[in-house]
Amino acid sequence: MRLDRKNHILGKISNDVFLKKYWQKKPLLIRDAIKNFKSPITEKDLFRIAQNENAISRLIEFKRGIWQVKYGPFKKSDLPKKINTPWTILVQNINHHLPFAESFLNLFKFIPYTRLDDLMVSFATKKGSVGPHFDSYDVFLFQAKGEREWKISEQKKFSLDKKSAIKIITNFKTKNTWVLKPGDLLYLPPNVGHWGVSQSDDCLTYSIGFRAPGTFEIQSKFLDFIQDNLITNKNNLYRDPNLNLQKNPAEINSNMIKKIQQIVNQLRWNTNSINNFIGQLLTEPIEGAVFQTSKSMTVGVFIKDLVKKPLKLNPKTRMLFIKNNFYINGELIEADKKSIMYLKQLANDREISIKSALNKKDLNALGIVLLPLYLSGFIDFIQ
Ligand SMILES: [Mn+2]
Repeated sequence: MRLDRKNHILGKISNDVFLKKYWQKKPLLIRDAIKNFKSPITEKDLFRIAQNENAISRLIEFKRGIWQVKYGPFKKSDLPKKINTPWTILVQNINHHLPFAESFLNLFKFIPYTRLDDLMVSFATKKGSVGPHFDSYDVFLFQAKGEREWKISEQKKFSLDKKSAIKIITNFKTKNTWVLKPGDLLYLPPNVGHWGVSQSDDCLTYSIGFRAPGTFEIQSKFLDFIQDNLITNKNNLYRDPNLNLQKNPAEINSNMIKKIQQIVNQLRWNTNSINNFIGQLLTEPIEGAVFQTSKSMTVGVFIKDLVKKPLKLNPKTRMLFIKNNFYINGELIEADKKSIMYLKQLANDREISIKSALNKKDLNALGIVLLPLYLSGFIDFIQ
């Protein structure tokens, strides 16, 4: 199964119409989003990745009337036998582990990378389900193998099961029921109740997940950013050579209040610092992301490879830009004018070939920008 980068995934709906009419607004079902789809990702891949220490996975079973959840990493023996109760295993960030999953995510590039999060894949045996629930984020649900019935609700108010370890709606009212076959795609905006139940013993569903920073998160991280970037001299202490005798020693005098107000008002930020904050915030890698660093090398040696082999971003790398400022995994990169075009291409396409007729000086400048990223494991050569 090969995917074309230019594959259109929304059937008869254009990307533009999707954004205007459906995105964050209402559900959309697309039959045969990919015709004759055969999942290159198998349940075996999932079980293998779920054993990995860095993988994020969950096993969900409905047993004796209670929804139960176990968190990975799992051993092979942790997985229930098929003939037991219906069960579901969900593994996140599959795009960090399998190149096909990464190329599948590319089909959703009509949503900016700042919002696109990961590809989660779930496997369920017949009747396997994670129950009726709603999510805070947008999601595309792509049926990759087997069949899954989806019930969708239109209700705004939900009651939740207090006994359950996972979020379960107890007053779910079905508005639509659809059975998704391989190649079918369902888009759901945040807070739409949904209930998927596997209809086969080989049900694989890909969930294209999105991210959205919270207002509190933005504000509290901005305060951290301001603190990290303070340039105030730590040895500056409060001084009061004109201290007057005061009647009430417990009273905070007006001079002190005025001076502290002035100090607080010295905290300043401008568009530039806010932009840097935004770039760093949105390129922060996921928690626990580890990058393999390389041994130091000279720019000369690096450039020899650079003109021969294409470069790609590590699947865990987040790279974005604002005008000519580039941010990669939470760091700001200083780039010279000639390198900007290449960095934009690397950020957009997540890979780049430098075979062009760059002169020696410009090639060297680009090498100086890229080498530290290579040594940090943020980018790698395609062998
Ligand atoms: Mn969901």
